[in-house]
Amino acid sequence: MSKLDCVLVYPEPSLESPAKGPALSIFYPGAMLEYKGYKVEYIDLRFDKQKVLENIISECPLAVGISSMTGYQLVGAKKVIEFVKEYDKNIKTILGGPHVTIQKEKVLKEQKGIDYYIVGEGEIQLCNLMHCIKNNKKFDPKRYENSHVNLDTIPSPLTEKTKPYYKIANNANSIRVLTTRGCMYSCNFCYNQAVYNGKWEKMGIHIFEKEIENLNKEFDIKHIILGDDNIGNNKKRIKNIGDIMKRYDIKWHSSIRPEWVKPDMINILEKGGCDSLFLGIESGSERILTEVINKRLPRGLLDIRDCTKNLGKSTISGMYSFMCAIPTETNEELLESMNLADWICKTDPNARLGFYVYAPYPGTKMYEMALATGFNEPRNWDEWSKVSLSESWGDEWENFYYMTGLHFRKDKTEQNFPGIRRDIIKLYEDLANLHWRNRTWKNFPGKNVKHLIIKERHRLN
Ligand code: B12
Ligand code: SF4
Repeated sequence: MSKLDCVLVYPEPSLESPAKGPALSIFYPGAMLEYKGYKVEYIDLRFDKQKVLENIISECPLAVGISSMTGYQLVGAKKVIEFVKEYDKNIKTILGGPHVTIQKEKVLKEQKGIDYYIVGEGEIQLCNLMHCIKNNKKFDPKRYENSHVNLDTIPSPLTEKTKPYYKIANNANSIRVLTTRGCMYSCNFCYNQAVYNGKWEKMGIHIFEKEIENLNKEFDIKHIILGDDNIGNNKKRIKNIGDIMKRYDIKWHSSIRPEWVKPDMINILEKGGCDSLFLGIESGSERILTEVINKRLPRGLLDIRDCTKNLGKSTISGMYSFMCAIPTETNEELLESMNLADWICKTDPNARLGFYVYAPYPGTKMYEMALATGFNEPRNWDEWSKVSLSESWGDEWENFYYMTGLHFRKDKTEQNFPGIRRDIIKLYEDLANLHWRNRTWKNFPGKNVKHLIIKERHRLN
C-alpha cells in the first residue's frame, strides 16, 4: 500500500521567463486533496531538480498529476509522463491544465501514457478521481467536466507543503492571489472564451481578508500580485480590497480594462496601495480592436487614450500590453500600434509596454482566423510544445518581440540578464532603440538576445 496518494508536478512553463509566482495551477487542486485527507507532494520543476522528482516517484504514489500549458510546458510534461510510466506503469498519470482543457481528444491520441485527464478547474474533479483510484472505482471524466468551483468554499493554496514555494515567490515579490476567476468579456483571442465562457467568479471579501491575513502571518509581504485576469469595475469591491491591503501595508498589482481607469477609480486604487496595473491594449487599430478582437471598448481608442492620460497623472505604473502578428493585421495597422505605443510613453511617464506575438490557441474565434490566414496547425504533442508567444509566426516576429522587449522594458533588463556585462546588454539596447525608431524590426538579431537570456537563466539555476 502506497504511503503517498498524489504527486502534483508543475513542469517549467517557459525557457526564458524568470517568473517565480506560486504554481497555483497545482496548489489549488492539491490543497483540496490535502483538505480531504489525501497525502500530497508538490514538485515545481522551475525550482526542484529532476532528482527530487525521481526520489518522490520512488515512493510509488498512487497517482502523478501534471499541469499543461500549451507551449514549452509540454516538453517537461512529456518527460514526466514517460519517466513515471518507465518507473512503474501502475502509477496513474493525470493531465490537467489549459492545454488538455482545450485539446482533450487530441492530447490523448498524441501522447501515450496518460491514464486520466481533467478538463477545466481541477479542485472537485481531482478529489473525485483520487477517490476512484484509491477505491478501484471507474472514473467518468465527463461527469464533472468543467465543473466551476466556488472560490469561497475551496481551501487556500497556502499549505505547509506549498509554503516553501511561497517563500521563493515572496523573495521575488511575486506572491499571487486570485480574487476572481474568468472574465465577463469574451475577447476573440483569450482562453477565457474557451474555458469560462463569460463566467466571472468572485471570492467574497471576508475570504480574501483571511487569505491575506494567513499569508501575512507567514511572510513579511511587501507586494502581492492579484492574478485575476480582470479585477472588474465594482468600485466598492475594489475599495474593500484596497482597505485590506492598506491595513497590512501591502502594495499590489492587478489587471483591469482601460475604459474603467477613470479619475474616481484611480483614486480608489491609489488609496488602497495599488502601484501597478496590467492593461490589455492589444492594438492601435480601431478595425483590429473591433472586428478581429471583439474588445468591446465603448469608445474604442478614445478609451485607451483617456486611460493613458489619467494614469499619467497618477502614482500607478501602467503595463500596456500590445499584440502583434494578429490575423489579417496589415503593416499600416501594426504601424498604428507602434505609433500609439510611442504616444503612450510620451503621455504617461510611468508607462511600461509589452508587445507579445499573438499565439493562436484552439477553442477561440481567432484560432479559426489564424488557420485561415496561414497558421500551420501543430500536428502532434511535440509541435504543440513549440507554440510560443515569440515564435509562432517565424523569425520576423521573434525579432519584433525581442526588439520591443529591450526598447520598452528596461525595468526587466536586469532581471533577464542578471550576470551579463552591462556593456553587452547596452549594445543590444541601443540597437533595439534604433530599429524601433526606424521601424525596421525584421533585421534585429532577436535570436542572439534570446540565447543570451536562456544561457544566463541556466547558468544561474
Ligand atoms: C502566471 C501565468 C504564467 C506564468 C507561470 C509561472 C507562475 N506560476 O508564475 C508564466 C509567466 C511563466 C507564464 C508563461 C506563459 N504562459 Co501563462 N499564464 C499565467 C496566468 C496569468 C495565470 C496562471 C494561473 O496561476 N492561473 C490560476 C490557476 C488556478 O488556474 P489554472 O492554471 O487554469 O489551473 C486550474 C485548471 O487548469 C486545473 N489544473 C491546472 N493544472 C492542473 C494539473 C492537474 C493534475 C489537475 C488535476 C488540474 C490542473 O486546475 C486548476 C485549478 O482549478 C494564466 C492566465 C490564467 N488566468 O490562468 C496564463 C496562461 C496559463 N498562460 C498561457 C500561456 C500559453 C503561457 C506561455 C506558455 C505562452 C507561450 N506559449 O509562449 C508562456 C510561457 C512563455 C513566455 N514567454 O513567458 C495561457 C495558456 C493557454 C493554453 N492554451 O495553454 C494562459 C491561459 C493565458 C493565455 N494566453 O490565455 N504564464
Ligand atoms: S477582457 Fe481580458 S481577460 Fe477578459 S476576455 Fe478580454 S482579454 Fe480575456
